[in-house]
Amino acid sequence: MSNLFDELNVEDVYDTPAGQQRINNLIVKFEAKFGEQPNFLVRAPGRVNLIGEHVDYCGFPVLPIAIQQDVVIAGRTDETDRKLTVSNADSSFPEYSCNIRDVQVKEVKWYSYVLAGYLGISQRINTLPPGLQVMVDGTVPMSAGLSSSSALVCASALMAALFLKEKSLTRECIAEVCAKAERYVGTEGGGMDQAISFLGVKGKAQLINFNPVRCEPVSLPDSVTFVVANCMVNKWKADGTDFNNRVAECRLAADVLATKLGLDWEKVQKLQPLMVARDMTPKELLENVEQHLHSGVYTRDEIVDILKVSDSTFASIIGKSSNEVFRLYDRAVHVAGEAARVAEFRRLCDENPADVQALGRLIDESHDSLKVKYNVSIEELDNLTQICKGAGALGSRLVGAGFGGCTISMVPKEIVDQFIFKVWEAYYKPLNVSEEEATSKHLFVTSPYAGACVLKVP
Ligand code: NG1
Ligand code: MG
Repeated sequence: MSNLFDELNVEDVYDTPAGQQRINNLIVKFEAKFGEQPNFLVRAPGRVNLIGEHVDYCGFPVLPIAIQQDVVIAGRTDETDRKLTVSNADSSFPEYSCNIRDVQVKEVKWYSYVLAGYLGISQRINTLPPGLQVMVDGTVPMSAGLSSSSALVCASALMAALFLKEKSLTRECIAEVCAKAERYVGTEGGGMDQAISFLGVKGKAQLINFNPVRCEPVSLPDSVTFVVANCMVNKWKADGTDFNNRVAECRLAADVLATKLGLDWEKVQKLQPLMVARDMTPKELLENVEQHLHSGVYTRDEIVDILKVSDSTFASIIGKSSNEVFRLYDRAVHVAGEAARVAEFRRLCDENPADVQALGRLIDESHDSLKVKYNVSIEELDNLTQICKGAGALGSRLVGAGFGGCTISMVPKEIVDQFIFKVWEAYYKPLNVSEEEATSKHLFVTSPYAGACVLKVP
């Protein structure tokens, strides 16, 4: 992994003429808009999570890869005007401008993620900076579960770190800053997306651990490849409460289980630290969940009674959730089971990578659990994963938060062309999406790419 602030050549990061042309186009547009060349250029990628969904905010490791699709930001200091101006190379995204001292996230708009990344860094310093003009160019499909939002936050934070001369940050440290910063925009995510955007390496998946963020590279089996397929139902989770409701249910499940096990819930608060406190494996955690939590829903009164907390403490535990009842058992069964699957997936990659059938089964089980226990799948995602299985995938599941967006399938390399054709025929063709459009936008092979970097302005 390169040092975060090393300037890399555009040709070393983008090895196709189209990739390099895109950067040139951005610079031309930047000059046309702001009258001068940018003096900073940064990139941060989106991600595909191979396994470990909805467990990062419970403190458990995840296994994502960074992808080629990314956000690039060109920026320039403006000594004459203390304004922050955020524009987009795609002019259908409205421009935003404010005094550099008044940067705030007040609403959920595309540029809010840029403001969040900027704020995450600027809150660490005490000087009054000059103005900053930036132009964003993104290739991560939006609202598709590939983390376009975090790519934007991470690129913006990296730009701000350059601009504000905060160059002592490590990749791990800036990832943590970004995870906190993205919460200004609304969702209480766990930090996976920001971590892999900074810690991605070419050719390897990363097992990301939290608190503090750290990673271990994992080699993937040579005989398979990973294919992204978008179900084409957009999800827009920042304005919804679905995501934060799941986060709240997991916190409450940890608190209730801690109490049942005689631990101080205030010291635990998440399922992973609870597991560690009791020296359990994920499988033992699952057994404890099955033994000590009941199925169906818990009411607020029931939980208040178990935890012996005031209404205001309860409100602070559930944060941004709007739930009245809480499915603690199902959520915790998913989380503990998924944590066990991540550990097993990693073990197989290290010790028995030839057993791709077993890896595929773990991916399928992950989808099933997200559907049945976590209720974050939708009919289109279920249908698409089934089509992918029928077309020869060893395993297929939804990726990211769910409620729409993409699936990821693990496919034997030698059948990948037929696989893509069959999935197009069965899923996209009936929706009147041509093969060309499908394979250029919605259905593509992906492989582990490098994380965020600073680019040399050509
Ligand atoms: P998406 O919705 O795909 O960007 C979210 C969270 C992750 C993680 C996944 C589910 C944010 C920024 N990201 O990802 O931290 O919890 O859902 O595994 O909230
Ligand atoms: Mg996101």
